[in-house]
Amino acid sequence: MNEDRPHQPSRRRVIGTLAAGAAGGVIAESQLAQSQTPPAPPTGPRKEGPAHKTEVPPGQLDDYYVFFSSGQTGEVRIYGLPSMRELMRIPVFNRDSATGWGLTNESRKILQEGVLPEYRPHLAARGGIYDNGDLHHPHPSFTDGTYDGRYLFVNDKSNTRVARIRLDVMRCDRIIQLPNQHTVHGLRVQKYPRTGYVFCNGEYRVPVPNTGAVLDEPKKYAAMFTAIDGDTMKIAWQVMVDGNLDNVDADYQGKYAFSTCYNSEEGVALPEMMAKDQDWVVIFNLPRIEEAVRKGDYKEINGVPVINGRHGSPYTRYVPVPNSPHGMNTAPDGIHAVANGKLSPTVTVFDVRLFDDLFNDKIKPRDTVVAEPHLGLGPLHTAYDGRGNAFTTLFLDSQVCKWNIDLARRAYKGEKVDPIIQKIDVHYQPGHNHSSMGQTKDADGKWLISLNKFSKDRFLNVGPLKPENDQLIDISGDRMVLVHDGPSFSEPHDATIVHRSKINPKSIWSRDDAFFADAVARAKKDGVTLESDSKVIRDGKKVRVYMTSSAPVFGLTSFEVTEGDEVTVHVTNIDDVEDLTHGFCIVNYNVQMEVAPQATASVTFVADKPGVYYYYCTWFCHAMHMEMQGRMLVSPAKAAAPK
Ligand code: CUK
Ligand code: CUA
Repeated sequence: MNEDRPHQPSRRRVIGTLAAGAAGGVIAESQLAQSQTPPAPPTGPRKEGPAHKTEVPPGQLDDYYVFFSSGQTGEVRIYGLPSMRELMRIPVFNRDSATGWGLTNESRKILQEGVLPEYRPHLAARGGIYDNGDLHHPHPSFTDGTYDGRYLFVNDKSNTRVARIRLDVMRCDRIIQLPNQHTVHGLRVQKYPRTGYVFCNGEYRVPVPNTGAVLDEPKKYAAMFTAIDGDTMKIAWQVMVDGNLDNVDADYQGKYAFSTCYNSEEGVALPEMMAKDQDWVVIFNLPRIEEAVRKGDYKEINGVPVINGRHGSPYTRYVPVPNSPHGMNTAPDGIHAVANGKLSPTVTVFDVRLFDDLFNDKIKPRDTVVAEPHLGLGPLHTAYDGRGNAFTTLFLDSQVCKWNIDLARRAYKGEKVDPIIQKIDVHYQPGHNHSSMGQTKDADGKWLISLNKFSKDRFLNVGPLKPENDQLIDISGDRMVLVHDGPSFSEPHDATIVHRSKINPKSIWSRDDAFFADAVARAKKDGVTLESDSKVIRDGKKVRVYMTSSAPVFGLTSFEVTEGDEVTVHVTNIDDVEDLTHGFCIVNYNVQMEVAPQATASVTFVADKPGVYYYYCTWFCHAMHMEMQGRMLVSPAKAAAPK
C-alpha cells in the first residue's frame, strides 16, 4: 500500500547526515558527493508516468485553464494545465502596479462599492478601500451541473467580501461585503439548475449585530450562512447557525447545501474548541429557506432577511461527525458528499438522496452517513475522478490517498474490503486538491493538483520565506503518478480546473463595455468623443484630460494644469489589434495604469507639485515604444507666485 513512502525518509536521512557533518566543521568528500547526487524521484521510476505528458511544446496550447487562488496575496492566477505555466493574474482584493487595479477610477469604484456603509468611515483615510484580501476559493458559475463560462466567484476571508470576475474579460466587476458575519471562508456555488446562489460560510462567531453592545459573552455570538444571488450580487438571505462554519458545497439537484462546522463547543480559545470529540455538518434545505423568506419567517438585520437555523429549526439539520471537519466535497455522481475529518483520520460520506427523509424526520441525522473510511492523518479535502474514486489530501501524512467510494460503503456495512487503492507522497503538507472538471458532472479523471503548504527543500533556497508547492499528479491510469512540481507565491488554498472548451474570453474590449461606461458618460457630458478626441476640459479646479493612445503616440504630447487642480486623465486605446496594450504612467506622481486594446482607463489625482512631469507608455507596444511619451506641465498656483 505504501510502496511510495520509503524514498522520502531516505532523503531526509541524507540531509540529516549533511547537517551533522557541517555542524562538526568537517564535511567528508563522500558526503559532498552524496549531496550532489539528485535524490531519487519521489514517486518511483519514470516509466510509470512519462514526464512528456506535461510538456506543451512551443506554440501549442494547454488543455485546461486552472483558476488558482492566491490566499493573502488577494488575486486570482490563471494557469495552463498540464504545463502548469502561469498565464495571467487577475487582481481582485489587492493593489496591482501593472494594471492600476486599486488606482484607476474604474477599479476604485468597484472596490469602494464593495465596502458596507458602516465600515466606510474607517477606511476614509485610505480612500475607502481595503488594501488587503485573503482569497481562498475560486469557483466558476454553473449551468446544469457544469461550468458555463460566465463568472468566477471568489471569497475574501479577511474583510468578509465576495467578488465576481467576468470570464469574458477576466476582470472583477463586482465586490460585496457581507453584513452580520465575520469572514467569508467556505465559498461554493449552486450547481443546478444554475448559479444562482453563491454560498458563503461565515467562519467566526460574533454578536449580531456587532455594535459593541455585546462584547465578551461568546454564548451570545453566532455565525451566519449566506446565499448571494450571483446575477445581481445582492444577498438573497442569511441563516444563523450554531458553531463555526468552515467549508461548503452543494448538491446536483439544487435542493441542498452543506457546510462543515467546527467549534460546536462555541469556545473562543483552542482548548475549548477541541473539547468535544464531535462536531457536525449543517445541511441547509434551500426550498424551505426560500419558502420562509416568502412567508416572512425571518428577522431583518442590516437590511438582510436572517433566518433562524439553529438547532431545532425546520431549515437545517445537524449531522454529528468526528471533531473539527474541514473540506466539504460533492462527488460528480450527484449522490455522495464527503466531509473531511482533519483531526479525525476519517472522512464521512453522505448519500444526499437521504436528505429528504432526514428533513421529513423519517430517519436520524447519522442515517444519512453511508461510509466513514479511515484514510490517514489529517484529511483536509477530497477530489474525484468521475469513475467512483476519491482522492483525499492527508495534511499530517503529506500524502494523497486514492480510495473507492463503493468499497468504502461496503466496508461500512461490515464487508471485509479495503477501500484504499493507493497512497502517494506529496511535498509537503497538502491542503486542497482539485481534479480536472472534478467539481462538475463532467469530471474527466485526467489530472489532480495537490496544493501543498510547504515546499522546504523542493526548490532552490530563496530565504526564510518559501514558496508553496503545487504538484501535478496524473490520475488517468490505475495508479497516481506525480509528474510536476510547481512553486507558487503565497498562498493558493484552492484551484479549479476548467476544460478550455468551457471558456471563451475576448481578445479586444468592446467599446460599449460596462467596465468603462462612467468614463464614456463623462466624455459625453464634456462633448468629447473618446475614440477620436484628445483635449483638455477645464471645469473650475477640476480638469479632465482626454487622450487617445495609438502605437507609438498619445493623442496629447503635453497638457497643462495648475497646482492644486484635481486632474482626471482618460486614455483610450484606439489600436484595434490583439495584444497591443498601452500603459500610462506619470513620473513621480504615483500614476500607472494599463489600457488594453479598445479600452478606456482613467485615473484621478491632485496635481499638487508644480513642474514638468513626463508621462510615458509602460507596455512595450512598438519599436518606438520608448518614445511614446508626453509632458504634464504643472504651473504654480497664484498664491505661490514670485513676490
Ligand atoms: S481552506 Cu485553506 S487548505 Cu480556506 Cu479551503 Cu482548506
Ligand atoms: Cu504604447 Cu508602449
